[in-house]
Amino acid sequence: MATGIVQEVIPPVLDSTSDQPPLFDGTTRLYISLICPYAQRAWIARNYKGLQDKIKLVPLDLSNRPAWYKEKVYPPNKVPSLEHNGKIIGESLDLLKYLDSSFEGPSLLPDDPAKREFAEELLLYTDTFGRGVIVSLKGDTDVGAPYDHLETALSKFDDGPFFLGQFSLVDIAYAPFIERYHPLTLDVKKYDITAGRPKLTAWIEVRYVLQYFYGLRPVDRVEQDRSISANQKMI
Ligand SMILES: N[C@@H](CCC(=O)N[C@@H](CS)C(=O)NCC(=O)O)C(=O)O
Repeated sequence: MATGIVQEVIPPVLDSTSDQPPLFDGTTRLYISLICPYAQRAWIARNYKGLQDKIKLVPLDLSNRPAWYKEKVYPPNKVPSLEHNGKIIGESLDLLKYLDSSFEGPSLLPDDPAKREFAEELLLYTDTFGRGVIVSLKGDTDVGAPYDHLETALSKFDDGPFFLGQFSLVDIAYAPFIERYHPLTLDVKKYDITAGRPKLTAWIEVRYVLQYFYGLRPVDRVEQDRSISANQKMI
């Protein structure tokens, strides 16, 4: 089946020796790291909304960061950040909402107020989820508990395989993390997060298909493996 996917050419990664791209010259720029899951949230949203031509990627080398990034662009010195309309916006979850409300393309939130309320709840849970996973990988707490929470969440709406039924920014918020935790948990704890969790299994499968369909696979295998081994160092 022809999918019509054109793989995006990723611009060169900028480091401490690189010149700063012009700031506030009217170009919209998304500052990322190729292996950062938070940056991937914004990157996936950009691609899903079809904004590849409108939002230029600026990949940074976080281990050898250009000084101008902190000094002139984004003082918190983290990625992602978005340069748009004369301002810089940071924090990946805020960026998901900003990209959705400020740009054209398919909506990342349903109209249904009950679904929107649940979206907020699940976005709030992302940090708790991440902490729960890391603590369980480091110690003896129940490895499955954070995934049980997701399995229950995925059962709430049955009009599609995603958290809110239809694909939304909630799926994007979790995707880059589950993509890493799934093989990492198997590796470190010999624990398969999909076993006995049919909804999570379906979510992971359909998400992979979607990633390829929309060209949403931002990291190649090598980068992903690098990132998994970086995560392992944290444990
Ligand atoms: N809460 C931030 C977290 C972003 C974040 O921690 N990004 C990492 C890379 S994955 C970073 O820029 N780290 C650089 C640093 O902390 O100095 C968000 O959601 O955007």
